[in-house]
Amino acid sequence: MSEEATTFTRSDATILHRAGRTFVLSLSALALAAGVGAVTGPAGASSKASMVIAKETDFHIALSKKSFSAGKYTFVALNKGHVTHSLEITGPGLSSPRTKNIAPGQRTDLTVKLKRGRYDVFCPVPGHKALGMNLNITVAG
Ligand SMILES: [Cu+2]
Repeated sequence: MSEEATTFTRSDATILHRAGRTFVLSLSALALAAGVGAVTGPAGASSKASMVIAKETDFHIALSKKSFSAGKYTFVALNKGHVTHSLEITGPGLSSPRTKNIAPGQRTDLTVKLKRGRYDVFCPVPGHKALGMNLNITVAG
């Protein structure tokens, strides 16, 4: 009887000890991540993509960003419409990257490197561009 009680207490302590260890490990992992961030942050300011929300509806595209300077951007294409949409970008330095088809309510990211110049952001689903899912952005140097 008393032996069982001791065993129980011991394993309980082991769990607590393990939990403590996991916690310490998580903290050092966080510190490591923060350290890496601090190193790449200032130096890699231009290599880090800025996020742009591209809200797609039937049949319109609205961007969360109005002015662009050269750099890397991740277009987050959100389909807020009722039919399938997609997002394609054409312009200097790009070979017409596009997302896969995006079902209503879904999102897909498209990361591109924009240079100085004029770009076309549109929905490549047949007919949608002509219906109004088309806009141009000008990227400053
Ligand atoms: Cu569309």
